[in-house]
Amino acid sequence: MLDGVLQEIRARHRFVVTSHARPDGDGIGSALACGQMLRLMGKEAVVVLHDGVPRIYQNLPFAELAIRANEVPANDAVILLECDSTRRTLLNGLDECFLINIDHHLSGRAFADINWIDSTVMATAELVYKLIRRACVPVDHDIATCLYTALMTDTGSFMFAGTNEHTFTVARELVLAGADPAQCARPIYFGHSTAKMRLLGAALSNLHHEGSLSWISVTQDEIKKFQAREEDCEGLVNYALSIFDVQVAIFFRELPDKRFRVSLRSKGEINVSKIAEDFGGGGHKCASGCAIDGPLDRAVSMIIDRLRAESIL
Ligand SMILES: [Mn+2]
Repeated sequence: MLDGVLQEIRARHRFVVTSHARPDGDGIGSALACGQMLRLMGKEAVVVLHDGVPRIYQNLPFAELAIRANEVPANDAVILLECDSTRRTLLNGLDECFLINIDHHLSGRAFADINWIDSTVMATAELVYKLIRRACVPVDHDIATCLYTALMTDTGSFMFAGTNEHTFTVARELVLAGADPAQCARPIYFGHSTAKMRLLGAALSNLHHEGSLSWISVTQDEIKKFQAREEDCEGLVNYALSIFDVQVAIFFRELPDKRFRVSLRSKGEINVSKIAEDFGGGGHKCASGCAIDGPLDRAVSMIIDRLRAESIL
């Protein structure tokens, strides 16, 4: 499939590269590196993201070239990274485009004109890295920095289940190409906003722990009170997962429309991708998400009951 993707790229000139709404480190890093690869191949390429680049990723190379938009600009092809449908991008106008889908999610679907889905890798960045190597584009310091950041965030700093010697081989090659691990880690792990810390305090003061499950939540009132942004909610779920006997942690975030965004994380024994899919979402074995109707009590019991049915409590 790698060669099929490369063939379609070589045959075209103007590209749009995109990822899902509320992009994570893998979505951003992979998109920025892919855009630069295309430019170095002599193509026109623009990275277009519905929500733009989150604050903690704005210092990445090429981040200033990324465009925030609701519509795809004119193109010969769109490369979608980390998406299981065009809907995930929240961009309009994709239906008429030639679509190239590159993804590593278990829930990945072949919705595009050409699809490269490999759920054996830890990050889409690994696939983009393979693509860049196959295209004979040199991996310079800037591309390596984007890809390393993506790999670091999608592996939870090389701690999530599935991280293996291959992951470290890719990481090593990226460091050899100029990525600085400490410099990549700093804005992500030591770059929190005060609002995020306050939101974490509110979430943890309401921590629930039952058997091998834990869950936390934040309301729109709390988000407003601390003047937090959507991106300040990223990663809060990991604090609930850090309890010694917890296997699965869940984070419930109230949306402006009173629905709840649900983030599920697993230490590896329970496949939370399956649970998110039951509610119209998706993701990986260890990290998945979905959105369900409120109120909070109802949202919590729907998810917890589903997990109980997996008899993990
Ligand atoms: Mn990913």
